[in-house]
Amino acid sequence: MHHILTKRGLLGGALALTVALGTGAAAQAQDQSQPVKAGDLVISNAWTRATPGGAKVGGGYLTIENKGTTADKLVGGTTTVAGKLEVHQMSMSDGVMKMHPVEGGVTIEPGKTVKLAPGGYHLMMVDLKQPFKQGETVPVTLQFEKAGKVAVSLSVQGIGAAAPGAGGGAMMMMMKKDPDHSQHGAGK
Ligand SMILES: [Cu+2]
Repeated sequence: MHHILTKRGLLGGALALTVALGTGAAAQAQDQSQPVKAGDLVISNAWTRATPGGAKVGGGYLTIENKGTTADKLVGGTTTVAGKLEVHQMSMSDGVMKMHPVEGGVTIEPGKTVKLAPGGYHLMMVDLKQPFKQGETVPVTLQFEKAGKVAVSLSVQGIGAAAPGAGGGAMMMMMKKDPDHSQHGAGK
């Protein structure tokens, strides 16, 4: 059972890749989730990627608009689907892309929009309790300094969805080079 599901997930990923190349990655991830309003903040375009069976981490991406007159900060969050949720950023260090928790949170200035997207700021769900499956949603609760706790649903996109740069691209390359190994490793 599990093996069949895993293979379907990989096939779905290949399909998503085709779509992303054909129409542009950004369009792929849009209009999948309802915007969530919390005080002065509007959170939209919340999504994540399907994960292979053995994956321990998953990234989360969303757009935060601040319609108010004072800054707010995304300082962290929680989720029931993973051991913990962290706010990460990517940075280049000696030519290598690395990610690490954001010190002090991500500031959303009044009147501005901040995007958490592959290659930049993102949510990192660590110690996943089960794989994310395309078409499902992943519930997360974001913690803002002023707006407080905000519940958001991440819509699960294909395994290779929208990755300009960053992790998903590397993952797709690995899968292409050695698909049998990926499938084998993904099963349990
Ligand atoms: Cu990360």
